[in-house]
Amino acid sequence: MKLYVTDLSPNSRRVLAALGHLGFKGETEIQKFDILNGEQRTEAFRAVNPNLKVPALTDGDLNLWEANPIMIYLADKAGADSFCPSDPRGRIEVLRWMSWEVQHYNRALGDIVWETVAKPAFGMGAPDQEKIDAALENYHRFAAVLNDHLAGRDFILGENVTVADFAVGAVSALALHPQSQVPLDDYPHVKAWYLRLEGVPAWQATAPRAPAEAAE
Ligand SMILES: N[C@@H](CCC(=O)N[C@@H](CS)C(=O)NCC(=O)O)C(=O)O
Repeated sequence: MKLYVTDLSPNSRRVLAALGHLGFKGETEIQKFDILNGEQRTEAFRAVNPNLKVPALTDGDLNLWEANPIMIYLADKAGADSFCPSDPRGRIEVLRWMSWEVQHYNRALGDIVWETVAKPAFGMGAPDQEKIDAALENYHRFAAVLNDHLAGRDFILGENVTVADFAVGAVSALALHPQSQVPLDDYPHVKAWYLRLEGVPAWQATAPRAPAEAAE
């Protein structure tokens, strides 16, 4: 297999972490692009992912893009049922949380941490308070849902860490950053779960080395 990633990306982190968690790291070629310099904008990579975005995975004649489906593919290939349940109830729970994080939770969180952590780290100007306030309104709405769900659970599906945790937790490193202005203390179950996730070895192994490296 060959996996295309960038250092600057929670989307790449979740897939790299899944690769490590499932034991595929040794047999997978990793190609890192410097996306800020547009290294991914080649015809060769367009044949892999016409969106010219990472992460993307090739496995034989399969070209797969979008971080969450890549994680599911890897888990199914490994037969890792506890990491990505194959029974209808477990599978639909995974898909539900993955849809929710893309559309709601991580979108709001991403907007906040982009303004407060990533933009300053990249030298891209001062945080825009209007954008932060708008994102915070959404963040509170959806963080409350996650917080209630996590009460009494170690991970999103219960006892075991799953692809749903890697998906919903993708932005954890930035949200935990002291500069992030993400009001995590209002949502103690979310904060405790983020810290629990940071203790999962394969997740820990992919922690960004600097705040800028966690930015999308
Ligand atoms: N929905 C995609 C998002 C992928 C994405 O936005 N990747 C960013 C890095 S985090 C990228 O490749 N940006 C380069 C570009 O847009 O040219 C996924 O889940 O994989």
